[in-house]
Amino acid sequence: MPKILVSRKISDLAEEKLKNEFDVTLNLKDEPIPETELIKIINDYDGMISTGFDKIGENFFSNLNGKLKIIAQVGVGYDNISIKSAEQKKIKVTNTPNVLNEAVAETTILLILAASRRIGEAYNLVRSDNWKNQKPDLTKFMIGNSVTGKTLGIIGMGRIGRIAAKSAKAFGMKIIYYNRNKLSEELEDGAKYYSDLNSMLPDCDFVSIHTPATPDTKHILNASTLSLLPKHAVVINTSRGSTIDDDALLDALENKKIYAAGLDVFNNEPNLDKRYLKLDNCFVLPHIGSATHETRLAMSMMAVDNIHCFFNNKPLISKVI
Ligand code: 8YV
Repeated sequence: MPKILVSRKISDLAEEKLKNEFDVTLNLKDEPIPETELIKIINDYDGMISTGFDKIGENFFSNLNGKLKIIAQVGVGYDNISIKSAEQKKIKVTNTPNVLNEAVAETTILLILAASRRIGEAYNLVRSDNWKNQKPDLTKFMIGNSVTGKTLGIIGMGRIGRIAAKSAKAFGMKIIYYNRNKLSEELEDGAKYYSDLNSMLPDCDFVSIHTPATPDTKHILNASTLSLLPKHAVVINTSRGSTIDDDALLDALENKKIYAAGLDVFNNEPNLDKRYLKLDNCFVLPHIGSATHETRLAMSMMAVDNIHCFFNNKPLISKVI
């Protein structure tokens, strides 16, 4: 019976399904396995179910004894895994695309609304019981910017970007996008394409990042690109922290070079740059883009199904390599 390590707690049903077919080591306490510990234990396993929290880099792969055959990641992103090393060691890697598109799109809309309507400040005011001390000034009190009818610029019009665009249209938002390639008319669905990011940014009331973390997308929003946004612009990120240069975004927010930001992801999570916490115009979430019962179950099941397919010589459902 192949041995499978599950590095973090996944949905109960998925754990049960896995146990029916494999010799499974679960992480019931859900304590993160430190990198050195993971490297020590992984050689006992034929397969692993991983998450974005595991460091599966060159070190991990260089210590393998040949037993491990597949890593099934619970997550669409796999920037925590050295794909080059996996390829060299002929280890299959799978991820969980599509099942989280809607949940991440919901989070995108949530951030758009929260950042533009000052929800962080408003919520903190009520929770701290300070509302009663405020003057209900009709033109100043918690006044934000409308979302309806505004232009949303999407960086990376992939599966998640397109669903976020569709949801934003419910607010009458106009969609423009920057992508490596222009999409077919059907996939564009009325969105305007820009082949150059610098040309799109001045036209954005909101800009939302939906690219994977790659060397090409590292700091795609930096001092130079952020300076092209209008002063009322709002930056949204549900992809990966590495797409943003923190110093540049913090400078833009602190000095009101843009209006606000709504961020679900950060560099060096969960130890985000503390300067973000001091800003009224930055609405922050703890990387919960895909965090719904339904989505986490679907992601967990997909990882388990990939493991099942691999050990039963069936085609993988969602192969990275
Ligand atoms: C995961 C994510 O929760 O899918 C992704 O890429 O960022 C999240 O949905 C996280 O990576 C844990 O694996």
